[in-house]
Amino acid sequence: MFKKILIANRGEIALRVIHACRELGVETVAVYSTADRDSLHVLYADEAVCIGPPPSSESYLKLSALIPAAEITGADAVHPGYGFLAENAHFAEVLGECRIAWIGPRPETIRLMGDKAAARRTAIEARVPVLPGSEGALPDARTAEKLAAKVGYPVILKAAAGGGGRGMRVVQGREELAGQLSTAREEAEKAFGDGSIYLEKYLPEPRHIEFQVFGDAHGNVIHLGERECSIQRRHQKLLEEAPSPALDAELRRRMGDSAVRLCQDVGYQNAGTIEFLLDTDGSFYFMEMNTRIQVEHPVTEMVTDVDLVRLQIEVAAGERLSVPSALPARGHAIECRINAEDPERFRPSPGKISTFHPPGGPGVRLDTHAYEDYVIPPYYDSLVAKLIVHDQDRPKAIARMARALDTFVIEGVQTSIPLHQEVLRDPAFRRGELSTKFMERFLDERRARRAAAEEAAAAAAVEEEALG
Ligand code: MV4
Repeated sequence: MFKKILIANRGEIALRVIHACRELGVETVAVYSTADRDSLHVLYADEAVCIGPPPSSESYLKLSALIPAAEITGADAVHPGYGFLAENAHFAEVLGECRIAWIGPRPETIRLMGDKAAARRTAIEARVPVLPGSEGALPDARTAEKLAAKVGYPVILKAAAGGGGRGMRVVQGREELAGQLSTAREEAEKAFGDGSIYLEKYLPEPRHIEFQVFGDAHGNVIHLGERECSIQRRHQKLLEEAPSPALDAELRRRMGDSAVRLCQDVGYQNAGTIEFLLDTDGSFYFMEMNTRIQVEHPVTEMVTDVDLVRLQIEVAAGERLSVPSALPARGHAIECRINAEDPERFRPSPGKISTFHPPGGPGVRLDTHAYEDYVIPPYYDSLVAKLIVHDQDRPKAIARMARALDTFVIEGVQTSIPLHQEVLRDPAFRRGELSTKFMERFLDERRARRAAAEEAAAAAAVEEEALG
């Protein structure tokens, strides 16, 4: 086992990794920007190193600050968390050259899956279903038009270097294709320095279902079931659950087998996520693979009773996977991401938390770095807490989450708590009728409801005036 792990991250995930290290008896090194001096990860780690000023490009993303921090403190491994450098193959490679272990997949695997067109080709080779589309990146507009005619419109153009919804364009007909392709290329070139684009048939209303996978250094690969992540806004997940209300045992087995097969084919090591789109007719398609621990990993932990972060560290240290594959999920778990933002317009709401009363009780977990008087800096993402509940079934988990949200008090900044309360009351949500269009529809309906209520109030006021 490692002696000392440097955590190349901040916020709740840095704390989460520190907790796992404590239980393993491994020492910890926190790194922090000057904006995070008073952060809990700095306080809870055995050692802490300031790595630069607030902008992440000059601190949490800066290899020339992180690597010396690891060397000077004598860390023998680095945990990258999620975001920042978690999927940076170069960082993993340089650490390897410095004889510092990387708690994640091999750099070649990170690089392969980071190229979303290559990942798609790899899935095809592993006989994992993908949507009809291009074999790899598109050479030119003529090829794109021929392919699109074959698979049928609408189609979607995706940046090979993108992922997570960045640099995507839906094309409704032939007349738009060439124009959209060149715009997509320019944008991808500007954003990622790589203009490679691939094409797929577009599904209008799929579910986003992802499988938690794990591989060790001895060739063992398992999956730990799925998460349903269909409730998103602008490709930011808001609420995730496990298991998915859309899967039965048979579909779970087929999707899980596909996920494991793909990982075996690439010799996958450590934690990963295989993202699928699930169509309304029950067909599923590989979308992309994330080669990191994800924000929403706790819902899987709650239904499998496996500590995924501890397992990441154990597997990186060379231990064998000790967990059986396809563990049956116990009960149901839901996670609400609590962001410091206004729940109407989704604008960030940084600042000082003046009151903080966390919820508790049976089946309630709160992963957070926040506390009373903590100042949320404006430089990073707006996630302040992940509220996770676990109960015997989905209706009970929904009731437990509603109760936990009702007793969660955060004052001084605006949060997404009220938005989550509304989602939990939504009849379609309660029926488990989810898709990637859920939030758009939910927000449209909310707007319409409010406009109608305002109209009724105005009419009532006029009535009152007339009577008065
Ligand atoms: C799609 C799709 C429909 N058809 N691909 C969005 C995130 C990125 N990983 C890929 N995404 C999508 N790819 C095809 N062929 C719809 C989406 C999509 C989506 C996916 C998951 C969750 C929310 C989403 C919201 C809009 C679009």
